[in-house]
Formats: sequence, C-alpha cells, structure tokens
Amino acid sequence: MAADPKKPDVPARPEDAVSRPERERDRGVATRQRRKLKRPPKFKVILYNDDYTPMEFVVSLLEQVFKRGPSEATQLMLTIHRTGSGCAGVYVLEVAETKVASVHRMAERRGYPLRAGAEPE
Ligand code: TYC
Repeated sequence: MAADPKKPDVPARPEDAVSRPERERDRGVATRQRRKLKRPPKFKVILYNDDYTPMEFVVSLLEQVFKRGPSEATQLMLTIHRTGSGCAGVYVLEVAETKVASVHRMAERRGYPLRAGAEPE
C-alpha cells in the first residue's frame, strides 16, 4: 500500500506514539481499573498477657516497636495485663508480621514467653 502523504509515519509528539490507555496510565488519569483497586486489608497486632514477662519490658517494647508514648504504652500494658490481650497497632499484613516477629525475637532473647499475633481488623 502506498504511504498516505497526509499521515506522517513518525509521530509529531512522543505521546502520540503510544495507545490512549497507556498515555492515561502514564499521566495518572483515573481509569476503570484504577477506581476498582481497594485499600490493602489491615491487621491488628495483638499482644497476649503472661505471668512472667516484666511489665517494664512490655512498656519499652510498645514504645520501641509500636511507637507509643510512655504513658500510652503503660496504659496499654496494664490493659493487656488485666484483660489478657490488647491491640498494639494496626498495619498492612507485611508490616504486622514484621512487628510480631520483632516482639518474639526481642522476648526470646531475654527468655520471656511474651506472645503476639496478627489478626484481620
Ligand atoms: N502480666 C505480666 C506481669 O505481671 C505483665 C505483662 C503485661 C506481660 C502485658 C505480658 O503482654 C503482656 N509481669
């Protein structure tokens, strides 16, 4: 087929070289697919009470791992101590699992039986 003199075979602007949906994605324009994306599910990190882990250790762990302030960490530790468990924080799954692993690693290093777990929010 002969080349159409009205249609240049090299695009005048670089963005004309890609399909319309690709251009929209590049510019962050909302597409049907994008609007359907949901926020990732969140998980509570639960700390469980036990009879052996020192209160001060739980408080410092709530400060270090879960970024709680000193008085908030103390209140939360006492809630866990009295009720048997409590939510230390809410995170996406990978972060929640990392926090649980940190709790277990820090407690085991000191020989404490402190347990934590992640559960859907
Ligand atoms: N019950 C522990 C004690 O009396 C304190 C404690 C609080 C342990 C919270 C674990 O998740 C916990 N020393």
